[in-house]
Amino acid sequence: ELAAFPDTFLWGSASAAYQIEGAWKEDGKGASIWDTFVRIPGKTFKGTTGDVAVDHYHRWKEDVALMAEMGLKAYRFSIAWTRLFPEGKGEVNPKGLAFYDELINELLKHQIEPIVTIYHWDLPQALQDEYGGWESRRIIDDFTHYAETLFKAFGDRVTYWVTLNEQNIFTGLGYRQAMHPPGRIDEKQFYQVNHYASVANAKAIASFRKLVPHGKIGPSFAYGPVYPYTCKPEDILAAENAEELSNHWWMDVYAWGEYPKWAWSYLEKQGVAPEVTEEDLAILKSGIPDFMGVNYYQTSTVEKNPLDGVTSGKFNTSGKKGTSEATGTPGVFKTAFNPHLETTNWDWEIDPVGLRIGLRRIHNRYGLPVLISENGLGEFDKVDEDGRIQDTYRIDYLRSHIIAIQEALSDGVDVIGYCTWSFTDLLSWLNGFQKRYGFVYVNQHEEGKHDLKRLKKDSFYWYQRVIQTNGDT
Ligand code: BGP
Repeated sequence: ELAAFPDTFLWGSASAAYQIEGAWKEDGKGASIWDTFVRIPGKTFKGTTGDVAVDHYHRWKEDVALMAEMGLKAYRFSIAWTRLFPEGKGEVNPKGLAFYDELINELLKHQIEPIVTIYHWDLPQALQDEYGGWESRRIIDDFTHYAETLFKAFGDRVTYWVTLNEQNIFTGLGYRQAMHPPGRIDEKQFYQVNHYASVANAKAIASFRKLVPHGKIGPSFAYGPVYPYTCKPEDILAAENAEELSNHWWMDVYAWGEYPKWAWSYLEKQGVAPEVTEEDLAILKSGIPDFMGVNYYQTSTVEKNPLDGVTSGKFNTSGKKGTSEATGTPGVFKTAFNPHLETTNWDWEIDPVGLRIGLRRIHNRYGLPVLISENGLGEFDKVDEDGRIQDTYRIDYLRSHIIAIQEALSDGVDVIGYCTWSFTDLLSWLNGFQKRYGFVYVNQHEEGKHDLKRLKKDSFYWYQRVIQTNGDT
């Protein structure tokens, strides 16, 4: 007998401002580092930008009506920092505030719980230009001020908040692989940037306690639980080290305000550990979250990596199966392809059991409730002659992950909600519009010709029923 989903379970779906809104220069919005980055030739799939995206900025009412029709209990979306503060700080732009104010009220009107992500990667370009954005300690106060503005404006109506979306991903792709803005490869910088981001995260949480005492807040971490490739002790050790360097490095800091010991001493020896002050450590301890937000897509399998072994591999951004390559840290670990798992066309491993394992690991290590803030399947969807999108593969994917959550609940893990990625189709940062995730198909394509019509996929009706029945898949 599996445990039932609690009555309060947040059946949700998610999005991010840059990926849906468009209107990149409207109503006083300033440029973000993504607005700049997508204009550098060769940086995104076929040069796709979010200038228009799925035009949610103008069609938000229609989108919320679809959420209401589905019966969605929660909707996670992010706020564009540059709509509120075109230059990242200073005077708040009333039009930016008004847009989110109306959106939140419309959601509440339909009994949809808003889950607000404060930062989903679209840093104001002005802050990048002025002091290097996340590279400077100055970001901590600017981020906190921006977050406080949101707490004061919406804290009376919004209970659930996400601080930073996937700190490990935006810093990794931004400072280690040059695939996200600002496009650097600098290991030392990577760790320093992360430290400032962690302090900013904690400082915003500490301030939230005063401004929104009844609210719930936490980061969304991109958690890929690590498996050893074989039962060779060297591979087991590689997996433990990878778990510490790739996951605990962030989650320990969020949950305990402390860096993991082995990883710290290893990075110190490499000369890349961040500079950390006593005051920073106190701030980290003062901003412990209410829940761990987890974006789960896949696990990672690793083996021992020789000293002269692989560093950074290749990502598949084309949807041609088998075009990604292993990554690793020489002398520590490298990724291996798990022969027991199927993959998507973008080489992402499909592993619902891994979700159960990951949820248990978090529960056992941190004892925090978990909000699954993202999970979903990116695929090429096709509209058939009758205008139907038969995405049974997406239904199968989501079903198996929902069952894994139910198993984790039965194991004693406190999972408070599940947000699928994504509600409507949207822009995939590096993969253009062809990699689709939504319950709602949006007619748009790379060439810039788009009527942006919304069409409900089969998965829309399926999830509607899951919500109605509180978890019958
Ligand atoms: C997460 C991001 C999302 C989203 C998702 C799917 O890392 O938080 O913004 O994009 O991944 O990734 P992709 O679009 O690369 O397939």
